[in-house]
Amino acid sequence: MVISLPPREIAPGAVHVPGWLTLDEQRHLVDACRAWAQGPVPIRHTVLPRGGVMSVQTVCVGWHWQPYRYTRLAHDVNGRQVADFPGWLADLGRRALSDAYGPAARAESADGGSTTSRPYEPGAYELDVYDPDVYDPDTALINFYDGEAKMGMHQDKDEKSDAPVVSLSIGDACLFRFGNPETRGRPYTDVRLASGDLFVFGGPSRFAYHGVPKVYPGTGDPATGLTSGRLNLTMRVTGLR
Ligand code: MD3
Ligand code: FE
Repeated sequence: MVISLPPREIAPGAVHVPGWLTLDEQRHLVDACRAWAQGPVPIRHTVLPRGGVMSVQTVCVGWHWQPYRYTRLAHDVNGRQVADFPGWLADLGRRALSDAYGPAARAESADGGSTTSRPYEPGAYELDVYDPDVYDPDTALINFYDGEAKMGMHQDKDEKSDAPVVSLSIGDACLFRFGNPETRGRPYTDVRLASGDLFVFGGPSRFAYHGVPKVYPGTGDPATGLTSGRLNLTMRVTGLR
């Protein structure tokens, strides 16, 4: 039996929806990520400007990210243009926003959305930022974590848009640390992210520090198609054209 937990607002605009993806959807995403990992720009350990190498492996779709900008061509890998951002993924992103912020999410929260659990406060933010129908992600970053990989606390601020980021997790669970927009340190909230979980980061949470201190090997369900490790796919609006 599948027990579905309601969406939980970790901080204003940061909503965790456990078990959002079905097993079928997870399998489909794993297949798509496997194909993107092959090319046109293969998955790689990103090299940082000061020579460090990320333990996570990353492949991009739509726009290519290299620290700290987006380009159409992957100058730091093989110079090729990354795969197009597919329409079905943008549709999934809109459904994610609608389920995390929409009326159903508010109705399901403990207080019916009447007090604190109201990320989608009409008029509270720039009009289109929370509107699922208008949300039009143009980039996905796909991160693969083996059992030892981690990601230090950072902000995502290379996008020229404050539209929300949609995050999908598949495979091994991890410890996700969600901080604040001011500092790399406390206060932060630790959340376990498991296979199928959705997390949306918008509004005041869009530029908060966050990281992945630890993956829990062996916690994933091989039925997703991923026998080991963790996949995270984030959708973004670059604001570029
Ligand atoms: C909060 N990825 O790709 S997903 C990243 O699990 C990244 O691979 C982590 O941080 C991962 O940049 C964390 C959750 C996440 C992603 C993007 C965010 C949280 C975010 C952007 C802004 C605020
Ligand atoms: Fe990030």
